[in-house]
Amino acid sequence: MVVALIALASITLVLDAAGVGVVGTSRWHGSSNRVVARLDGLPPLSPGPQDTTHRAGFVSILGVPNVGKSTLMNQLVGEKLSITTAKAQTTRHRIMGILNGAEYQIVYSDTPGVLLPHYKLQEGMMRFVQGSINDADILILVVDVYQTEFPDPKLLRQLKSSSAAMLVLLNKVDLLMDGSPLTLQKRELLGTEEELLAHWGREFPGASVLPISARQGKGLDGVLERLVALLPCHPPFFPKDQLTDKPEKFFAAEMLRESIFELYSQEVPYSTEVAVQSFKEQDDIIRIHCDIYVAQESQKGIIIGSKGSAIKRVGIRSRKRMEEFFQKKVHLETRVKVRKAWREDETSLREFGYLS
Ligand SMILES: Nc1nc2c(ncn2[C@@H]2O[C@H](COP(=O)(O)OP(=O)(O)O)[C@@H](O)[C@H]2O)c(=O)[nH]1
Ligand SMILES: [Mg+2]
Repeated sequence: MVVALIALASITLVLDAAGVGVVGTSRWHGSSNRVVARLDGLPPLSPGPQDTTHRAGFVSILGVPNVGKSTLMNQLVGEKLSITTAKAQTTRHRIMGILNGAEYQIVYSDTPGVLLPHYKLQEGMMRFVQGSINDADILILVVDVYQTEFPDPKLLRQLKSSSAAMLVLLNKVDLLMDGSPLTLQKRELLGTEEELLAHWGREFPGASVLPISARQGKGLDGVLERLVALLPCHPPFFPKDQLTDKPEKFFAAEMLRESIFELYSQEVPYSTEVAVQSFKEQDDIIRIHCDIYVAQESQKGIIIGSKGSAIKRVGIRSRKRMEEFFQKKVHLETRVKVRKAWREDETSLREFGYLS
């Protein structure tokens, strides 16, 4: 398992032996490049006396775009590590979220939504999905109440033949309940919760199928209980105070991307990438410089807006997010650059971490 992790770590490996740094609190310090995961293949740090009974494993969260995978991981970990928006394909990377209990460690992987790739960026995203399937002790397939089939027959066969334990989580069941914003007619069209659970049970006979509402946090205690019961006995893979495998600057870029997904429409969010050029933490402030790349000249004007009004809104919204996340004042500077057709360009994709 650890070997596989090394392979996916195309990010700079600056290891912090102490493993300090907990995302979402003010305990972050040090270099923005520090990867807070222990990816060096060494045995886990300080095995405790309970290690013969300690459970630990890798749980990969998969599913088509927009079913609520990132919302689910954030809820399960208890921190907003993955950005979530109403638009499909928000998540482009594999993002680990680590949940530590006294007797267990669950290493979740949130993944990009499964699709048939149309351009090289999406091929890179699907490699992240494949990597998380290969590494998993437990697979969580998230489906939502709108979904009735799985789009990728090859992946479906792979999931069905995997030796990993599997949970199918039927998400967004809040939409089927009385008082949900959907019309009664639409709710009847989707089918009842029981019908949908039975459908997915027939599709994946070996799996546990559970109803949840990731947004409302409903059904998640049962999921956690099931996961802990399925985890193999193993010492922790990561230090017990560690929350993710990604460095601070990854989250800064993601928060900017989240604002762009929220504030722009059509192709613009999908054609945009964010790269953090510098991330300097001082005593009382973090200074962050980001480049926003777009794929065509015309998109640059859209991102900036009339007299810079649109980019200003993006900056304010993102800075607020970052201040909340890092629990510190943030000074954010952005520049918009054109990188023609970057989604098809291997050099750019390598630079942005989608290809190794
Ligand atoms: N009604 C409802 N919406 C949800 C639920 N979980 C997620 N969503 C929404 O579904 C959209 C996609 O969520 P996201 O987590 O980004 O999906 P992903 O693409 O699978 O990672 C967002 O607008 C979420 O707020 C849920 O349990 N109920
Ligand atoms: Mg997502």
